[in-house]
Amino acid sequence: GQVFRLEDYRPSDWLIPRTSLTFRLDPDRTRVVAELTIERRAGVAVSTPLVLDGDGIALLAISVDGVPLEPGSYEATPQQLTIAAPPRARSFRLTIETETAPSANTALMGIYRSGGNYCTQCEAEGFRRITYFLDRPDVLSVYKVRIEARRAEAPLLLANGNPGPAGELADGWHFAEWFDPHPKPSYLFALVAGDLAEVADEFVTMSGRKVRLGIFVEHGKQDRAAYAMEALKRSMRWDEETFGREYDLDVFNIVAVSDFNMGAMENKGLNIFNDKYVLADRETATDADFANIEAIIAHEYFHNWTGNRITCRDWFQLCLKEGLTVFRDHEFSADERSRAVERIADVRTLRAHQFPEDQGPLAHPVRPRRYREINNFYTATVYEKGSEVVGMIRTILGAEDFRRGMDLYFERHDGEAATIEDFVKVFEDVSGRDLSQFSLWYHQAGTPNLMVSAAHDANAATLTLEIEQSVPPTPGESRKKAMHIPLAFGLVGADGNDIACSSVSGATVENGVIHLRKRRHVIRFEGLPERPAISLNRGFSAPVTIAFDQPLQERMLLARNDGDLFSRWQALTGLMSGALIEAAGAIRGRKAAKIAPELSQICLETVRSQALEPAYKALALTLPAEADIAREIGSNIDPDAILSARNLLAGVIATANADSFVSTYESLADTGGYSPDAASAGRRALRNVMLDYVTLATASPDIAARQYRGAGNMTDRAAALSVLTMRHPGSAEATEALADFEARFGNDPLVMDKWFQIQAIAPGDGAVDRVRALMTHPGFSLGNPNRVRSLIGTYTTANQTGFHRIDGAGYELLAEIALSVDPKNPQLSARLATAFRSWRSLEEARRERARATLSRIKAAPALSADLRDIVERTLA
Ligand code: HT7
Ligand code: ZN
Repeated sequence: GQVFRLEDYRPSDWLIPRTSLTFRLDPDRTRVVAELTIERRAGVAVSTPLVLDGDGIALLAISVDGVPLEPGSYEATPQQLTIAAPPRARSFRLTIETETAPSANTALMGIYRSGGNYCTQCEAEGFRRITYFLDRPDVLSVYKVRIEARRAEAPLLLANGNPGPAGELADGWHFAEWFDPHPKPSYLFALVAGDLAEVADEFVTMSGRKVRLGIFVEHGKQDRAAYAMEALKRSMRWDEETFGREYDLDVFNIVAVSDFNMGAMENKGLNIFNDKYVLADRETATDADFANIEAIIAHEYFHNWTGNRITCRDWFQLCLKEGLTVFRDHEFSADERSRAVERIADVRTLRAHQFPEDQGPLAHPVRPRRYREINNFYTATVYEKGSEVVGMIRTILGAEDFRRGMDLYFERHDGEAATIEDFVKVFEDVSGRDLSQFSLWYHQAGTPNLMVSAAHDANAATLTLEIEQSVPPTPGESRKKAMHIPLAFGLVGADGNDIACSSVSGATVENGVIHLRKRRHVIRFEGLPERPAISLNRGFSAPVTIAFDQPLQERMLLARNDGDLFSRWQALTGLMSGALIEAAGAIRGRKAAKIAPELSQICLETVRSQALEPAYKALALTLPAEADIAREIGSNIDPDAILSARNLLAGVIATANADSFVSTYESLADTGGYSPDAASAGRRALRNVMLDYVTLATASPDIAARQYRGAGNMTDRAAALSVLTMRHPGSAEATEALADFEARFGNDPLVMDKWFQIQAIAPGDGAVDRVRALMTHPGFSLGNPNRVRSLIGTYTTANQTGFHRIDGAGYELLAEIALSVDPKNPQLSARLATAFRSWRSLEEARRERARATLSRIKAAPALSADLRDIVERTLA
């Protein structure tokens, strides 16, 4: 396939200042008439041909300034429309009529059908499946849209912008027009038509303008959209208060659809959502679902300024909108909920998804320089690491200059298609700082590692820290430059309080942040007669790994006392990881594994603390996931040993603290009133962590079964079901609860996704056959991305022992599924195949089986470009 390179970027020869689209909707034969005002860019030769992008579309008619084109004067293939000698006038009107079949569109890009409704998805290159166009993000156009449809089939007709005239047509058809005054790239175009129920509300902006808000859902599901509406209004207010950003149309609509390749899409004034991220109530959604809805509603809304008003020059700049918007939604959640808890959750996500990407064959810079298939670059690196890079800019500049930089960004680039260089420049301009070395974070792939050693000299009262940075080689980048790493730190005294230290040499230290710029720094702190505990990377100020052989006593002090809650959590998690790695090694070597009793003691102190909030305690008491442990071990991974070690440690902590954990569990009992707010969710989270420990300590399913039967909300119900299937698989209690769940929710696909997910996670060799059997369940379908992700995605990413079965049966199952999904939905098959990305770190037998399966996929006939790209890069 073709390779696209950043250095090849050229502005387009032609512009399309105005676009008028008329849709006549039909499931099999939708007609699209596009009337485009085409303008030659100043300085472009008159003889320049006009080449428009297409993808699998059929041309019915074409005219220029109202005159049909002669057959030989243009060439239309499904992929391209070329007019070799366009009119010599600077500007002309090109009218194109095309036809497409929404009902045959299973790729969910362009115009397709979901639940009987018409909807569109145009990012990144879906608009070219609707009509021929300059389908690139730096071509901005003002759109007018007219939709015609059979009223009985589609009483609701929505598009971007503000509503215009609407009315009846002959033969039971009707129409509606929409006008969006804000110039936008084609990827932000959207249309929805169908029969949906509206939940309506209103928002008054900071300057007093009324905005009509609508959330459109399947009939009968209106009550489940109330939380999303509240989250939307809170997001709108937050963006005004935090960034001074006001909404800019008369209406803001959200539509929930059940067939969607990602979470949601920020189309101007008409966001389209995967219904999983809209619909929630206490009976059907967990606290995690509520939190995701809040975050994704906010994320898409925030794109209105970071993505839509200021868009990307080309797809290499994807992180310009995605990294920044993730940063904004993280900040929103931190402000609305608990900052420390959000930070820990965000870092866990980053480590679980972005670190393995950065450390494997799919590693790429936050701003990639080349791609074959852009759909494969909607990655954790672009999104999550992209957000971390924005966070580091704020750390370096301070909150005030950061806000001034954002203000300048909005002022300077509003209405433009911008680049990462434009973004970095505003922060240089407001602060007077040179961010050129810092910009390596955008350009250089790989997770930097810091090797740290510390020496204390009691006589001289000095502490010396030696820090050496290195960035591992990544595909196409063997030599790396030294990065600018802002490392927040603290020195913690024996009493648990921070020690102020004014005399530091060897690196710039500002406001508790060490600025590492060289490969090696020797940093000397003076005036420290006693050795303090060193708390490094507080708040996770930089997305790095740290190798620091810190004395156990120091780490325990930090796990008990660090004033920075992120670092306190990190210290405890680090102790747990250390114990798990040691235990996994012992288990593999058939030796007895020992666990230091202090670990259980610190867990107990954490649970009993009066000062810590329950949500934090829940995170602190959650053991590192099997995949986290595997990543820390790094090579020659045996997932079975890791699972045994994890069960061993959980059992030790559970048994040591059995009485306290039972009483904590009981003290947090559901008292009836339910609210999805963060504090209530935190109490449920802690109670459910306790449930798992208590179930281990009692070696009985009774308490979990009782919780399942008495659950008053989905969080408690799903948690109990999960504990039963994990800890007592095959027991009468687990079987009964699974059957009850199915009987209650069998008609609700989104809830059944949890049922599939919980069973997909249950570990061990039996998982392959269980997943195969579940695939034949009437509620499962390979055609729906949510179903596939809940069963297959969960199995391959969250069930280490099940997927990495030593005989390779798990790999073969994934290959089968990926190859059967691929002809219909290449984005989905490509994403499924990323589950192989860490195959080289497995022990030899599994590694060879994974290699064989990947090679088999690669050799399969007619692979999509998406799947081929992932498989070839993974094998390279
Ligand atoms: N900007 C949106 C990306 C997206 C997307 C990309 C490829 C294919 C389908 C897609 N659906 C949505 C989502 C976001 O980051 O807000
Ligand atoms: Zn986004």
